Amino acid sequence: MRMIMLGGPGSGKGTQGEKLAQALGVPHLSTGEALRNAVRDGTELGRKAKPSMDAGTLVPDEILVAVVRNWLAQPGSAAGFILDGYPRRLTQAQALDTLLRETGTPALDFAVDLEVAGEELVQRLLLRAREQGRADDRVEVIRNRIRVYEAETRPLLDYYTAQGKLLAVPGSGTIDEVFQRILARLATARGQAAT
Ligand code: B4P
Repeated sequence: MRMIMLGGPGSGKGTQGEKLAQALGVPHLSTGEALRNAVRDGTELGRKAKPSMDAGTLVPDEILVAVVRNWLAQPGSAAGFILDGYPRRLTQAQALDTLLRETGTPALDFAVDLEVAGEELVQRLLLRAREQGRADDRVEVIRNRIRVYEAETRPLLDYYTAQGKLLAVPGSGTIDEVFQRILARLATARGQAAT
């Protein structure tokens, strides 16, 4: 199973991506977490990514493509994977398709889109700011991340719809309710793909 998680900032990509990876027994890459770790460790990658992350804009594509390429080169992801937070713009989606083709990896099976209204996203991230103190969970940065999502990431929904891979799932409700919805949607889609 090769899947990506789409959705606005705070829609639950990381939360649900991790649960899905456990349920399906495949590894999970959060590009946001990989970048935050690089910033924390003061690596060259982290130094390059930090200004964009602090501003709530997208980190340059070439940095992300390298992160994903290195991660996919590890043997654990051969049988399947969940990418959360990548791709985030059309050029990244095209780069991923090319990377999979070039490495002889089967194409993506599904793109899960978690649908959550903008105001709920802001409230969730402000709550996380109080609980975890993440540097990019400040109200003006959050609003910028939502604008960037609308302008750059939302067009990916058409890209994956055209490929028949998009699974749109309402992302409001408890974490477990959303998880059960994803599993049900996935079971239906896999059933349809098998017939
Ligand atoms: P990410 O780490 O992907 O940050 P995010 O969009 O906020 O999603 P996250 O996974 O953290 O939140 P989640 O929805 O699970 O990216 C951070 C930054 O890295 C980006 O702004 C960008 O600068 C850079 N970046 C990353 N990938 C990139 C790429 N491909 N290209 C360029 N730049 C890139 O959850 C959020 C909160 O909601 C949590 O506190 C969670 O507990 C809560 N929550 C989840 N589900 C809930 C529910 N059902 N109800 C209530 N709360 C819920």
